[in-house]
Amino acid sequence: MSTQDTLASLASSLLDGSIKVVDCTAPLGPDTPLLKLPPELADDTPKIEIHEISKYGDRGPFWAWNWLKLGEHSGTHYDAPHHWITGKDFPDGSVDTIAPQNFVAPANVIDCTKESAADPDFLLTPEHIKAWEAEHGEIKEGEWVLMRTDWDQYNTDPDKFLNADETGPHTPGPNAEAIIYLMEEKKALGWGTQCIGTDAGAAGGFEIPFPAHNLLHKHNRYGLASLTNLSALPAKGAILVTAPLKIVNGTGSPIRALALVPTT
Ligand code: 23J
Ligand code: MN
Repeated sequence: MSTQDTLASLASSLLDGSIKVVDCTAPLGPDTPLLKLPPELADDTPKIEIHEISKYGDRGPFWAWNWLKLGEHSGTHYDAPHHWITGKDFPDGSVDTIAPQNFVAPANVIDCTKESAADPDFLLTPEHIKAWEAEHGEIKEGEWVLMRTDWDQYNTDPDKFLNADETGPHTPGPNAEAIIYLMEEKKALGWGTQCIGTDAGAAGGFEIPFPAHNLLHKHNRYGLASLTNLSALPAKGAILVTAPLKIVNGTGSPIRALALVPTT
């Protein structure tokens, strides 16, 4: 099939619904859960604010519009290499300089729902990933790897979403070796999760602090956080559209994450 035929086939499949568009995005507003870091370590991202400029009234008769106060790393969002010190020198490492070809890519969805429900500190390892590949097929260069935990079910309850106690947050994520495997051996495009960040809740205390951030961005690769609806995606076969806003020198951006999913 020619590439023109491929696109024509995609067009008709989108129109007849045999490829559906799944929204993998959480609502973005004042109630969106945000990352909390220990105050001695860092400032936090501010609460999201949506302010009315005008609404069909005296200040503009025919239109409504708002202005936002919004951290780059809020809600369902994209982490660019410049987010981390290990990726700071890549000339194409901010959201406005990343090649757009990277914003549309196949997704591998690793189901970790049982493990994460049994242990909120669950860490995905290279052994888990290799067992998943043996069952579903290899992860290929340039593809996303997404950790499905169904953590989006807690999105409306920030306490449950962050799951913190006196020892800190407890949410699942990858161990350092898993990210090393995905970057060095698989040459993956990046790593995405349904939790507040690409790293596990406890990752600030790991041997390499925040290994997903450290290692993804060191390889000029990308992260996705607070993804939703991964339960509607196949293990393989979906195409993920994840375009960050073109914020000048931006280290990340909220996205509307969309998955193209075959229904037949
Ligand atoms: C800064 C420091 C630690 C983390 C994060 C940001 C994120 O999760 C993020 O949004 O990139 S863990
Ligand atoms: Mn982020």
